[in-house]
Amino acid sequence: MRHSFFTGFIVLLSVVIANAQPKPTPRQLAWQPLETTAFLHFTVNTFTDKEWGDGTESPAIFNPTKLDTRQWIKALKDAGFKMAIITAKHHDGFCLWPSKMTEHSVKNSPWKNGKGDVVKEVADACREFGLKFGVYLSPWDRHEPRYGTAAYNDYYKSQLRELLTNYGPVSEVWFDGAKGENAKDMTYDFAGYWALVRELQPNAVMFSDAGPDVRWVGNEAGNAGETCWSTINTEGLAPGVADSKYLNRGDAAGKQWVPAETDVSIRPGWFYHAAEDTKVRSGKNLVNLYYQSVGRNSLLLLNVPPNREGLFSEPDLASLKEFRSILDETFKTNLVVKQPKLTDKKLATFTTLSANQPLVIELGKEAEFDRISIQENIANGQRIASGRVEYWNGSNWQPIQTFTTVGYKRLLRFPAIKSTKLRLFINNANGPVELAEVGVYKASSRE
Ligand code: FUL
Repeated sequence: MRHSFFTGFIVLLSVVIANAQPKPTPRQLAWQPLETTAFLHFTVNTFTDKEWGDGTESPAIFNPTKLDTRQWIKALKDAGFKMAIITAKHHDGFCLWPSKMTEHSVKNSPWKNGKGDVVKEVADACREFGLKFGVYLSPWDRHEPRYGTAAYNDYYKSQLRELLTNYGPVSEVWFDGAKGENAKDMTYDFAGYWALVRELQPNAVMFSDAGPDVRWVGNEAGNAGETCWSTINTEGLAPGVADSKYLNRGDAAGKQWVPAETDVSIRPGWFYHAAEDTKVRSGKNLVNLYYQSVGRNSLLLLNVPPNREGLFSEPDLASLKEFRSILDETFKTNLVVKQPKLTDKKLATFTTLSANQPLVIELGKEAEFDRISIQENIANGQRIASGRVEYWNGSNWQPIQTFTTVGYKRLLRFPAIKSTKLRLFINNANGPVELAEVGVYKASSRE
């Protein structure tokens, strides 16, 4: 009697604890399954061959004679990308839209005789091809004279307002933390910027080193932590003030749900440089980035910079195509049978697992495999801290691999194995595990 009362108490306690754990908001829950998203770095730097402009560039140099945003967005769509984020304004202060707040924009460039609007052309193409649309508006501005005074916060907010009211739905707003060493002092009103985004585009997620919705992964090399929690403690963090190791791994005890976004470029630089045409990442290299980001509970934000003509270049187009073709081949056939709830591609239908309770995964017949995909129902939080997978060799169970966090998705890679069945164990979890999906695959030989 006493025992069952005690057991009941423990069950109740774990339910209470699990319910108190951070969970994604609807906007974060809609963002996470996008998996592959794109960054578009394009501005005066494209024409000066620089990575950071200093704000003295003349608008006269901006003249992408063949600019075709439909070419960019169609290539991204074909490669499976679900969102594109344009650098509406980078650190040099030049605006890709005809902002009413400054003369330093496309309106004083020769492109379309000053009548063009790159932001609009990107938003329109995204709508046409069914991609979500996002904007990057650099807080650091090396051109605007008000920068360094409180009046700059009003300037920045007015620009945000233009971007968030004139271009339809915006799904992500990217707040860069960079500020050069010799930058003027400036106290950004991030609380005010964020409030404005919530007011004007309540469904948009906001990215920065510190969230509030999506956090930086802590490097620009395309590497989410081997352990990657979607939770962190944001106290003491701010855009530009971040402990990159902490952001890379997240924090099992974190009180806020702020998943990691992995931003990385297809080329060495963020902007287009002709000299880097031979240094474009291959399709195979991009697939590796997918495993290191999406496969570690993060999102891939891949930068593809348009060139001086205003087009994606041939090497970039070829790599994007190869990237998707390899991924499609690898993940075409899930070998798992007899597990409808775990193979229906729906996170909301899950199987509850407790620690050390084996889950046997039948393949129906002997098959060769070298990849495993595991997903949690993150709508109720992230719970798996570690686990292991084993295979049946005909007479006993043999280890395949151990892993730590899972969250939205964990991808395991290992040398090919032939077997009829596997089993999965959760070693440690911070609540009852809601196992949503399991996939077993044989990778493309091009990986
Ligand atoms: C950094 C910037 O300084 C780079 O130019 C680039 O925009 C990258 C995505 O973020 O902080």
